[in-house]
Amino acid sequence: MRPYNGRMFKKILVANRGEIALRVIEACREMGIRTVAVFSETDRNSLHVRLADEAYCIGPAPARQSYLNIAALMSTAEIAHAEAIHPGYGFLAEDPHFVEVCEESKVVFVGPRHETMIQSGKKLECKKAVSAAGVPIVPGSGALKTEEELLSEARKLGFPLIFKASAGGGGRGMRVVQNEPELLEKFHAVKREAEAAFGDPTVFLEKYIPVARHVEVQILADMHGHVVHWGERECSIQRRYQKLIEESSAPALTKEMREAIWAAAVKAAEVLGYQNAGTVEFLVDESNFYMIEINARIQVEHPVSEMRVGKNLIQEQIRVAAGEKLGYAQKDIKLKGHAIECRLNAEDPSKNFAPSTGRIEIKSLPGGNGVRFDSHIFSGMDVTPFYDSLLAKLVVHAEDRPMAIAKMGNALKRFQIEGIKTTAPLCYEILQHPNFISGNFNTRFLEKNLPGA
Ligand code: MV4
Repeated sequence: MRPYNGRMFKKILVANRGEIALRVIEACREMGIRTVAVFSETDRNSLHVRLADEAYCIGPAPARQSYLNIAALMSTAEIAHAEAIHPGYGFLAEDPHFVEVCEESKVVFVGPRHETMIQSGKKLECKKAVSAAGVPIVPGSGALKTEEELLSEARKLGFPLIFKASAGGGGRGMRVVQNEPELLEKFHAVKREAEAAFGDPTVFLEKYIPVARHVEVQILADMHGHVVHWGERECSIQRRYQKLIEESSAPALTKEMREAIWAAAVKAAEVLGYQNAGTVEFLVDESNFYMIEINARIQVEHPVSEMRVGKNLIQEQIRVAAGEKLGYAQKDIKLKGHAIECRLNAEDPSKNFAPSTGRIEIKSLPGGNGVRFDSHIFSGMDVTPFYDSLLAKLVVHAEDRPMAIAKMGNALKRFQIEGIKTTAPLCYEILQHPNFISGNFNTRFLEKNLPGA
């Protein structure tokens, strides 16, 4: 990244679409930074195109030819004189090659350095580095080369075990193994899959933790060695690795465990030389926590952390990418109240959550004190099958968890749209469930409590 020259960017290109593109555009506008939108042919009438200062069509609807088209993005940045690119999440947000192209073109990538991204993309390397610094990780093997090595590692660790692709992430490239007879077959299956999906056949074993919660910590680091955390998020309510509801703080953590997780996340960021915003993911069981991976991007669920901290994380990303110092210490960050986010996806629960497409007609939208609705939808908008199904993030902030749950219930009732099916009714159902209300849940919540969903 370029060193601080004492001047903020004048213009940023937003290499994304949907709610996150809007969010970045608005964050820039508040800072007096002009914005350049890019769009695919099918997104011509999108809100992000209308709200940016300039907009350029970069290709046809399929993402490969538009939002993932590095040559089109770089030439647009050049033509428009954008000094920086914000990638949002998804698309090119964690592509080390794209980051390297930006670095070489002297366009600031708003995110970590490409070396960090290479490292965070290799789980084994990450585990090794953070473990050496004292961060707890799940006991496991190194890269498995031979069948003899596989067998001796498996016997040493003890069943049940889980195979993971080092280059995998977000639930892809994993296989649980219950016993020795399954070992070889699954080893070769995961290796093949990893090679095909990620171009890297490196596979390792971990002790399988059958019942765990998914807790992650938001971190933010500047280019001058300062790292802070913005508290944790509980993200266990998910369906097939797709998160549905996230909240901060995480219920049912002791003060000691919470603080230890925060410290571990900051330590992980420090040893990796991490810059910009990132998320350190943990598995948490009854008495222990283990770091599993680090996400080198802004995440969908960042607003629940923002609401508690009272700062704009996108603006913080931009400031530190320009080389500014954080300008505050951990003790200056006060985590206030409780925040919950529901992801409102265009999916049809009666069709096994298949993407739902059609023309939206808005009947009523949520609002009011402590209610935030991050969305790119408008009446008459067509939902196409080309991109991910996220329509809106409904986020509430209240004094405590019971008040936040009540507020979210009200807000969900006011989300009334026609033309497509959404996950809003499922979110409402989850919020009413005694095991959600008690905070007594883990990543198995949906399969255990709402097996139809
Ligand atoms: C695990 C695990 C149990 N034991 N690792 C899934 C996504 C990927 N980031 C890591 N994942 C898991 N790794 C060990 N050693 C269980 C999961 C897991 C999970 C993790 C986070 C959120 C939801 C999950 C759902 C099922 C399994």
